[in-house]
Amino acid sequence: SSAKQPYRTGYHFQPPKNWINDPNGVMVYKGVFHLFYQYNPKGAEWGNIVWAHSTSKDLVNWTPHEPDIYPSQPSDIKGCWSGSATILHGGKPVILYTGIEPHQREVQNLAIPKNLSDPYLREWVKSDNNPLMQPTAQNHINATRDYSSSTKSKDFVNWFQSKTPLHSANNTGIWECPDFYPVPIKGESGVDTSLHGPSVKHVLKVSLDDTKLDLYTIGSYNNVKDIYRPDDGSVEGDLGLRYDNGKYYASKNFFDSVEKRRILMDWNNESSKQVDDIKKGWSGIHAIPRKVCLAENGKQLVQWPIAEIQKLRANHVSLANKLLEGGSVIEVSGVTAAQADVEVSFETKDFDKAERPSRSSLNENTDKATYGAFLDVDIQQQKLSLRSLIDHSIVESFGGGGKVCITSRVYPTLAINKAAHLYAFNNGTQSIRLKI
Ligand code: DQQ
Repeated sequence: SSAKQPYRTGYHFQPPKNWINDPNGVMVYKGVFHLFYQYNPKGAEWGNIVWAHSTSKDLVNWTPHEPDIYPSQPSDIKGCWSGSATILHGGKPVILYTGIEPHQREVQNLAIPKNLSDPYLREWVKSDNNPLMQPTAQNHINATRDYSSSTKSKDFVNWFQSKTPLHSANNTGIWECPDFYPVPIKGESGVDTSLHGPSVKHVLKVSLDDTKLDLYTIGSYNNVKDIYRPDDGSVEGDLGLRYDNGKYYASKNFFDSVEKRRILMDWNNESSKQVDDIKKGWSGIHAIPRKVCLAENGKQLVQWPIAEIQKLRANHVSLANKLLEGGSVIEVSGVTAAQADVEVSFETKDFDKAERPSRSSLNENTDKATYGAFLDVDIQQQKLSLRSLIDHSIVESFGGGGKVCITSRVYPTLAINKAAHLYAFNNGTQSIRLKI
């Protein structure tokens, strides 16, 4: 990233310019990963939404293609909003997406690949039957979007509405971008999205438009009766579990049938003002894809950056076993701190005198919210571990091996590129030992 663009990321997903938001239709087809995403071809603010398209062999390096699904018929002329891709039995991918009609009604449309032998799926054909689904109540016409599909319809064209919702909660506003998927009770692998039965639990995730939070419950799904029952907790208010305690929204996941893992992608909005986004010519990035699985206690998910990201590591520096005395600061030199993958674990007997850092930017226009999370560790038995992916304007942190995640956008005004330094510091009075 150049001196003029200090906030462009080095290894995160972002197009050369303009606005992006939700990841859509993520899938692997013939060994190629596909990422579609909400994109404004005309500017750095939300609007004129199309499905742009990129492909990758490793989920890190992406090749852009022409936008694939853009307004072209009455059922989507005001925008092609979020939806999802499903691989049907037999391996054929289909896309369901939200179309905005001339009077802003939200309807659901189907698109299928023109040429199944093209692993890059560069051309999509919209169904003659569009729209396949429409709002069923007048007060839902602007709130019937982001269909998430698995293989429940027999032909994917004819759908009927279930009598009861899969899950509901009062006073939570619109639920955007729902996701519903199985996670094995044992182990870290993922399973096909249509799998159900005693070996899996099901996860229902919703993106709360009001608070911009991605919340999930874990529960049991009865495929015959089509009933989902959350184990405990609910998506109401603050009680739901969060994928991430920082900025992380409109996520979408898919089953990687090649590596047998479930992968989670999202959209990280800017924390800057819109005028600043327009000045820099772009807005929005996507976090590093995460592998998701059920924690050993079955009560929450665990997320970890995909293994492929480790191939980007270059200069390895280590402070193994250093004692960080109270009040001391150690510089970690030999790395470009503007882009780093930091793994650290701390050994201490108690955290009674711990302090919360708060500094971030001298720019008064940016949202400098401090994020925090609770992590359940027995510090007498275990070390406190943290991994952070730093990339110019984003820091993604994973505590306790991925039990808590905090993603934050940062806009340093001084610590830019080479001027960014990495330190281990201890503002407390007690010593801490650095492990790794
Ligand atoms: N963004 C899309 C909608 C979705 C929202 C429009 C979530 O489909 O509800 O760009 O960020």
